[in-house]
Amino acid sequence: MSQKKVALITGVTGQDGAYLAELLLSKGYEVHGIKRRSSLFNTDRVDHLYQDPHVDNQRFKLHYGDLTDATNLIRIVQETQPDEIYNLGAMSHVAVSFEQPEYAADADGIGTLRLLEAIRILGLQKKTRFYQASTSELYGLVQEIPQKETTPFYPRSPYAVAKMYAYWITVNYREAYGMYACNGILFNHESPLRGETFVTRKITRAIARIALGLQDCLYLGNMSALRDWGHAKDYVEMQWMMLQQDHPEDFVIATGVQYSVRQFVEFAAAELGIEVAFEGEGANEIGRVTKVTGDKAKCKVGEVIVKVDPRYFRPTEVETLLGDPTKAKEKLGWVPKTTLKELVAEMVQSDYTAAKRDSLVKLAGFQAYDYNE
Ligand code: NDP
Ligand code: GDR
Repeated sequence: MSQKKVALITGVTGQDGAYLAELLLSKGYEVHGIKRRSSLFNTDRVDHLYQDPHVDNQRFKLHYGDLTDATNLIRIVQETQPDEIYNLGAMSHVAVSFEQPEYAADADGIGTLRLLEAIRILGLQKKTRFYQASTSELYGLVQEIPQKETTPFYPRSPYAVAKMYAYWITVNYREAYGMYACNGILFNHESPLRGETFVTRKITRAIARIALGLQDCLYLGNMSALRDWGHAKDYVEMQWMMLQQDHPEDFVIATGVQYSVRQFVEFAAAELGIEVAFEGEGANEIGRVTKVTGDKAKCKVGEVIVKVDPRYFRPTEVETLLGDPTKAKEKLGWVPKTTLKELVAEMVQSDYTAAKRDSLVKLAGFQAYDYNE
C-alpha cells in the first residue's frame, strides 16, 4: 500500500470488529475503533491488538463513543478522517430487541443515519467509504428460497426493522449524495469469539461444560430453526472486499448450506464423543445421550442433556434462512473457506479448553463462573 489507509470501526469490541481490526492491521491500515464506556473492561476480544498510546506509530486506537450520540460520532470522524468506515456496532441480539425495541431502533437504525450524516456534514462524502452491517434477518418471513440481493424483505423483530431502516438509509445516501456506501447482507456467522448468548456459542459452551460435569443441562428455544452458518473470520474479509470495488454495491454473503439448531447440537456433542438423540415435540422435546465414546465426556448414556425452555421462544420467529451468494462469488471472488463441521470443531475445542480451566478453578476450591442464559 503506497499511503497508509485509515479505517474507523464501530463495534470494534464485538466478534466481527475484532476479526476485522486484525485483518486491517495485517494489511497495514491505521485502525480506529469505537468502544462503549462500561463499568467493566469490555475489550477482551481486542486486547491482543492493544498498542500502548504512549509510544509512537500507534496503528490501533480506541475511542470512547456510542451510536446513540451524534456529537461523539461527528468528533471522532472529524479527528480520524477515515478512508473507510465499517458500521458494525449494534444491539445485535434479535431476542433482546423485543425487550429493548426503542434502543434497538436508536442504535441500529438512527445510529447508522448519524454516521452517514457525520460523513456528509464534514464534507467527506467523496473520501470516506461506508460499510453497513446489514443482515439476513431482513428476509425474516422468507418470500423466496434461497434469498439473494433482490429477494423482498419481511423483517420479524424490532432488530430487523431497525436494520431495515439502516439498509435503506445507506442506499439513499449512496443515491442522493454519490457516497460510496454499501450493505453487506450477511447471514449468520460464528466463531470462538461469538457472544455466549447466541445459539451456536451457547451450545458449544454448554456441551463442553456438560462433558466435564460443570453443567447438567442445556436449555434451548426453537430447535427446528434453520440457519446458514459461516465463519466470522471469512466474512470480515468480504466486508473489506466490498469497499475495494470500483462501484458501491450490496452483496449477500452466505455459505448456501443450511442446518437446524438441533443438528448443530448433534455436531457439537459428537465433537466430544457424545451421541444425542431427540425425542418429544415442541416444548416437550428433549435430547438424551445414546452413546459416549473416548475419554472427553463424563456424562452417561440415558442422561437428558438438552431440554426446551419456552422462555427462549420469540414472539415472531425467523424459521428458515438460506443464502444465495452467487453475486459475491462472481464479483468478489467469494468462496467460503470453512465448513460447518470445521466451525463447530473450532468452537467446541475452544470452549472445552475454557471449561477445563473452570474445572481446575473449581477443583482448587474457587467458585467457577456459572452464568447460563
Ligand atoms: P456483536 O454483538 O458481537 O458486537 C456488537 C458490537 O456493537 C459490540 O462491540 C458492542 O459493544 C457494540 N455496540 C452495541 N451497542 C452499541 C452502541 N449503542 N454504540 C456503539 N457500539 C455499540 O455483533 P457481531 O460482531 O456478531 O456483529 C457485527 C454487526 O453485524 C452487528 O451490527 C450485527 O447486527 C451485524 N450482523 C451480524 C451477523 C452475525 O451473524 N454475527 C449477521 C448479520 C449482521 P459492547 O462490546 O460494548 O457490547
Ligand atoms: P439470530 O441468532 O437470531 O439468527 O441472529 P441466534 O443465534 O440468537 O438464533 C438463531 C436461531 O436459534 C434459535 N434458538 C435460540 N437462540 C438463542 N439465542 N438462544 C436459544 O436458547 C435458542 N434456542 C433456539 C433462535 O430462535 C433462532 O431461530 C443472529 C445475530 O447475530 C444477528 O445480529 C444477525 O443479524 C443474524 O444472526 C443474521
